[in-house]
Amino acid sequence: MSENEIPGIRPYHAPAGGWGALRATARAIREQMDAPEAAVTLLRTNKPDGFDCPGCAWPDKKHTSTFQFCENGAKAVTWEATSKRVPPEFFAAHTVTSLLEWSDYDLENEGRLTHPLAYNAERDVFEAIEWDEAFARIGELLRGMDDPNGVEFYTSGRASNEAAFLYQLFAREYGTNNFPDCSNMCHEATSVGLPQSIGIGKGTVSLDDFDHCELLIALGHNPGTNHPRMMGTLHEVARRGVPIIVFNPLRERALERFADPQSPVEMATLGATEIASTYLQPKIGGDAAALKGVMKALLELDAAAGPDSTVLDRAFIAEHTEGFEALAADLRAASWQDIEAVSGLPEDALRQVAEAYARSNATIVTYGMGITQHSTGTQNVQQIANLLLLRGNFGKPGAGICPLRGHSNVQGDRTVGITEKPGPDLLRRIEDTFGFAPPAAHGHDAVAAMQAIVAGSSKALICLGGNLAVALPDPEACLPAMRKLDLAVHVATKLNRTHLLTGKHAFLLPCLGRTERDIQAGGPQAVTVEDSMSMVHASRGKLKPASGALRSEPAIVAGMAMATLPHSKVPWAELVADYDRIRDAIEAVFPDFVQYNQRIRIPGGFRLPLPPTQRVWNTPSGKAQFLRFDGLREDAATGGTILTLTTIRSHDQYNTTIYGLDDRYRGVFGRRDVLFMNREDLDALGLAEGDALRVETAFGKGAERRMDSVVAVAYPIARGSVATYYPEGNCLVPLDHFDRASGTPSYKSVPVRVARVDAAR
Ligand SMILES: Nc1nc2c(c(=O)[nH]1)N[C@H]1C(S)=C(S)[C@@H](COP(=O)(O)OP(=O)(O)OC[C@H]3O[C@@H](n4cnc5c(=O)[nH]c(N)nc54)[C@H](O)[C@@H]3O)O[C@H]1N2
Ligand SMILES: Nc1nc2c(c(=O)[nH]1)N[C@H]1C(S)=C(S)[C@@H](COP(=O)(O)OP(=O)(O)OC[C@H]3O[C@@H](n4cnc5c(=O)[nH]c(N)nc54)[C@H](O)[C@@H]3O)O[C@H]1N2
Ligand SMILES: [Mo]
Repeated sequence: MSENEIPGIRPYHAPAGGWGALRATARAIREQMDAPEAAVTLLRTNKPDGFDCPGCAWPDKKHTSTFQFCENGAKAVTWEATSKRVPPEFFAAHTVTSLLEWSDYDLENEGRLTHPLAYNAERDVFEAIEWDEAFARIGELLRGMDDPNGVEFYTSGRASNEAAFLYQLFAREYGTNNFPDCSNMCHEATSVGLPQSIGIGKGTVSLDDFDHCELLIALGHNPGTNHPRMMGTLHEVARRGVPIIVFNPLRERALERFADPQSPVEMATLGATEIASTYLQPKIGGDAAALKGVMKALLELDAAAGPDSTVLDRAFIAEHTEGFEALAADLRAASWQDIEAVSGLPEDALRQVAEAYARSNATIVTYGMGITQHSTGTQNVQQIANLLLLRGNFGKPGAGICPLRGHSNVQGDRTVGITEKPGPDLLRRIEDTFGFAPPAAHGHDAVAAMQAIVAGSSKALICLGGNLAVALPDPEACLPAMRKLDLAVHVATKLNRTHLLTGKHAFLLPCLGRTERDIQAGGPQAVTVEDSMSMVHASRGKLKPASGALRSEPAIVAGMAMATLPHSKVPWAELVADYDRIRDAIEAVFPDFVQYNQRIRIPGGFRLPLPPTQRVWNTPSGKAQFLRFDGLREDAATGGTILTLTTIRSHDQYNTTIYGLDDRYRGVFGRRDVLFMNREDLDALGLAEGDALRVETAFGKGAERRMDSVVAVAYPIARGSVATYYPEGNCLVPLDHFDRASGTPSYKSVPVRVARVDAAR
């Protein structure tokens, strides 16, 4: 059977980027916006006086660059700045029950929310409500809860530093540290793993380092889709002749070949640049084993090079690290047979990576969800740190670790206090600044919050953005549990499924987006965000708000807080009138923000301190730590007819927001019900491309979680590995399948069985 016979499946042979990306941008604009407005909006993206692109957290050079074309940034901006609206009349005409039948795409595509809404359970509809009344009712309900720890305060990483800071203050004064956060589903393995290794849970590189690196290793991320502005950087690195080694179970086109829409020559000649110099396809979940192999080979190179070897940076290891001997002993003891079996990569290939690494004087490792979303996520991250430490790749130009953060301000939200485990410093400084004693007991992260909702011990959920119930694993458990809540409050720009999971009382509070003007009593306001490289800068919306009734996120948080806490010690109204005052308060609580207001007025903003870049390690012993990976045995649950499933993003989605049904670079058009499989696995299981398959989670008795119909698509993916799209694939992920160290759901390694439902297509 030829591949062309499966509807919507057409192999994509061109490079990523290029004219296809320009065409897709034009389409996104046409579908969402009135054209003249769109042009003005896009030109304001990531300019010093404009707004921060909500598309990704990749930095801009000095944040002063001229407009950089980026297809998926344009989709994110136009999706928010759409001319479509969902007014109260829409809700009057549709019951919540009927809206739950709609697809995720259709719900959001109705447009921007325009008016605060309250759920009327008798009529099963959302009805318009005035802001003051909404706040008063929310305040009354929150005051009536018997335990503040039965309330969950979720944050999605779009929220600005100012909104997030007020939000954590509100929750803490109310009395809880329940801060489930999208970071818990994303880079928590980084936030937990790196502090143990290098003393801070953030990346250490800056954009300039990419001009000086001699080797780049990219693990488990798909920048052509998810960090499109990074493609410009990778393109430059590749054109400098720097080797780029990719570890990804799937062949991703943008990591192979990319035509830079910013390059007139490539656009005119239909040329492209090879990105990866070496493309390795480990098994899903095989990265820590692969890194162990690379480090083992590196030790062998070092031994072979004799006493004056410079393969390991011995001086750095002696002065700055602990745990080397134990790591080395563990690496020597590891067998190549195990490394090959678990990583799915041949010894030879890993030795070659070690040789390239030994030759490079400055190496950067970049990584994304392919590393963190595993039950070994924290250990995976720590193996990357080990590798870099072995050659002193911290605190020198062109070197370091680069986690690719997700939401545009997910890193900032954590920096300004969204954490369920506050340290003593944070608690003391909040008390010193505001005069109330915040609770010290640890609260819930995202999985724990949902577990508490499922168990019925948490009775209220406040969401500052996001689509929590759809983003989390196990919709079968989560969706019905949400309907048992006494109270759900959602601060949002657009309608999604989580909003419709109403319990007794539910409120939908529409907020301004990044692109829109924010005017408070003190005049027009800017907010601030922190990118993946710890650069903090201002973002100013320029568009007329989608509706006159919208409020800013800081104003909504303050409104809820004032109504809930009549004796609050926090001067909410004063803070919201002028966000400079919020920033002064942030500075008082977090000294790293010294001269916050002055420094964000400099175009490009400022960088938060990153001690490892000075070779300072804020670990208990003051040294960086080599931490061993003990998972070198094949998962008992895999092998034979059991495959490992990973859930990934298509090119046409932003997390749970589905912009369209194409995944151009993977050759999928007009559908999302696909299972990418290795051709040899198809043959071995007696399946054919185009077969309708049933996928079942292979934990325990099996058959409890399944996807009923996906189409088999042959794809260059590692053997034993299969992939489907997120969020649809979440029905296969058990809620308690997560990394015990960080709480990150293991969205990217789920043992599954597949079987043909029927041969018809
Ligand atoms: N346009 C767009 N931009 C986005 C987002 C979006 O949805 N759309 N989401 C934002 C958010 S919140 C985030 S966190 C980031 C996500 O950005 P990414 O980290 O790029 O996200 P994913 O698509 O989940 O998966 C990344 C890659 O991991 C690979 N992979 C899967 N399993 C493994 C494995 O076991 N090992 C290795 N080495 N690789 C593996 C997949 O093949 C895929 O190429 O992007 C952000 N930016
Ligand atoms: N299976 C599987 N599951 C995953 C993942 C995976 O790779 N595989 N990835 C995980 C990751 S990395 C993440 S980060 C989570 C994402 O989890 P979330 O952050 O909870 O989800 P989003 O889809 O980004 O949220 C979209 C909604 O945010 C709202 N929104 C958009 N802009 C704004 C704004 O400016 N303000 C406010 N208040 N609301 C706004 C809109 O209502 C929109 O519907 O999903 C996780 N789930
Ligand atoms: Mo994320």
